[in-house]
Amino acid sequence: MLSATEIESFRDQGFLVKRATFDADEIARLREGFTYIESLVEEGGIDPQYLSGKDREVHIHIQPQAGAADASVRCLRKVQWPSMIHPAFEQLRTSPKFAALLEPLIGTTLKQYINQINFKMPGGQIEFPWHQDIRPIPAFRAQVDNYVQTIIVVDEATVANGCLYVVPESHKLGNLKVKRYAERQIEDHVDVSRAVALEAAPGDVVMFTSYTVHGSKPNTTDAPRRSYINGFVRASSCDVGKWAFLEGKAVPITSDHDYHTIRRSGKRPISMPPKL
Ligand SMILES: O=C(O)CCC(=O)C(=O)O
Repeated sequence: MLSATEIESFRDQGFLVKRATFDADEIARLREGFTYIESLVEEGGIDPQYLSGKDREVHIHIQPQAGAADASVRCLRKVQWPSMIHPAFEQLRTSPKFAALLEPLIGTTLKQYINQINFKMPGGQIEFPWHQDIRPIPAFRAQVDNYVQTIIVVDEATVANGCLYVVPESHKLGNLKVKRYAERQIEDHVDVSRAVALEAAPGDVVMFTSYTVHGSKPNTTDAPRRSYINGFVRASSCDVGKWAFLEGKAVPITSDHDYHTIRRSGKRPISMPPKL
């Protein structure tokens, strides 16, 4: 799926937007998954262990709304391992399109370190200060060449709704060893005025290395901006993570935990998180 020029551009610039990778039906299916999780949170009753993420893969992050007068107003920010909650996420995570997209960059036998959905809901004031996605060392080896972060655009991403910005060629600076999301640390090393806005349409896939400096601003529109992140690594370069593809064949997600009990039909003790 990637041309020689695109591969060269990814290696040289540290990022690439692969347009129209997933079609309208696939994005509609993903939106069903988002809607399901949004309704879970809105209706409450989620077992608190999934809100803390302690000892669990699934972590539903709900945070107070920045700047809101009412401290009980909460925003859904992100969910880790949504593939364990709704099959739409699993379907796209293991899509042959991902296997084809990644093969020329990191091969056909891949693990996965990140499976996450991000929500930038209207009024949520959610932003991501400049950062790199450095993966743990020494578990990850030569990660700039062996790890690819991918973001499937679910809602059109624009400057107004807080699309991703990346700093071209910043991956060449290596691991900047600054604390993730710490304000004004990356700026000491990188000329962030060179950043480019990656406006993108639903179905596009934004790809970048774990060293590529990136960040985003709040959504200032009245519509959501949602995205689906999967981080893949060449299996031989990494000692952690879950399997994604074995010689190009999808490996279904596995866990020691049963996440069916997170669902509203589950008879779990009810602890209501504040309404959104
Ligand atoms: O999608 C975005 O706005 C940024 C996401 C990001 O950088 C992150 O989740 O660390």
